[in-house]
Amino acid sequence: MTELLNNETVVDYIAQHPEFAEHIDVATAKAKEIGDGNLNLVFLVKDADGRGLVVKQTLPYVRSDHSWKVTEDSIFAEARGLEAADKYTNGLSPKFYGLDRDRRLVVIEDLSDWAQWREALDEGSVNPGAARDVGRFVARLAYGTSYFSREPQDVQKAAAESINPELEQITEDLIFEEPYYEHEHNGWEPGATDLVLALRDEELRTQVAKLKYEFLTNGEALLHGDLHSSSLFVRSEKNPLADDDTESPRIKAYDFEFGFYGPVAFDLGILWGNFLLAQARELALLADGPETIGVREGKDFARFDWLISLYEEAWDGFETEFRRLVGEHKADKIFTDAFVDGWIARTLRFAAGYAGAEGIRRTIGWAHLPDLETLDPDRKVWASRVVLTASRALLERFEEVGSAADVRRIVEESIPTSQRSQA
Ligand code: SR1
Ligand code: MG
Repeated sequence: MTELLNNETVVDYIAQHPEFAEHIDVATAKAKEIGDGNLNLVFLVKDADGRGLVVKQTLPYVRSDHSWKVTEDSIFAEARGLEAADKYTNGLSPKFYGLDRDRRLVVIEDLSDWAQWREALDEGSVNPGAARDVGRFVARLAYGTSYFSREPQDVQKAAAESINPELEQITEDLIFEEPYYEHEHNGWEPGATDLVLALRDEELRTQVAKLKYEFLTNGEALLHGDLHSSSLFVRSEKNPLADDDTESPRIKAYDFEFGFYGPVAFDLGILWGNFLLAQARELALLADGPETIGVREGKDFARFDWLISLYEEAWDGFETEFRRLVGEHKADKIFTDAFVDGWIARTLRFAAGYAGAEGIRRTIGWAHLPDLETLDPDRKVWASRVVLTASRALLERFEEVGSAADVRRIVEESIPTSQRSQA
């Protein structure tokens, strides 16, 4: 087992590594462990002038359950993801300063003046344009690492080097299995038990099986692998991808340790599933009781209307950017326009399914999130019911989805009132 760093030893470690020490003044540097994820220690190291860097070291166990042992090799997936994102996504990830294979750590740019998107959303932020950039991020990573831009042997070699079976297994279990069976990891609000038990149904399990099989077998591009809103930073700044000079929210994707060659739809679907959590939280906060979920009279639904528009914004960012890249260059001339159209349509359908799977596992599985957990007990039940109802509908209907507007419609139709979004 690799020796774990602490707030004191991490500064000594940096001092002994000139390639990292060049980014800060180690003589005045102080470190703080700021990790809130399950699988890593994250140290923010800052000097007296405010210059900083981040050291991320893999834990050999799950932070909240030390009896759950996890491979320390996920740091290699982290490094691969950071390198690929740096190469292909045009500044939509932190700068990567290096990997120490023996100490199982990476050193990256300090982004402490950015906000974690989930924290910002849970505090009520509105960030128009951020979802579009996440869609662009997915498009660029997908294009840059796949057969659409690279030679087959090149892709196959990269895919072989990117296997990440232990972390894939966590996703297989937590997303595609445990929520649909009795399992000690599961937990939910008693007020949602009827919806949870109804998920243990052979037809619904068959829908989940289709998504899991795609996840297991379709190694088409390097994925982020865990693209939820806690894996994204957001800040307002000039966007080098935009046509004009105005400032707009920008994103940076981080936490690449779940990366592997898989279906591009998975990254988009995880993102969408987390939009659903933010929407359910907002609905619960706006309501006075379960019967007024979604009732607009006397309430300001402007922020909800923005949140519900994010499926389309993210998809538009993805599709527009992907079509632009493929339009500039395709590695294989037999990838006709009609083939590209079909690939995009298929990606959309599976993304809708993955959104449902993510919504369900975040509500009743092992890895709950602050979006619902920080609500008062009543509102947590209302929000859980919204997420479970909408997620179930997405699982049942993902194969009929033909546009991101369909995803939005399926979610809106699941809100238990006739008073829905008018955006
Ligand atoms: C044991 S890891 C649990 C969850 O946290 C990560 O962020 C992934 O979403 C994973 O499923
Ligand atoms: Mg993470």
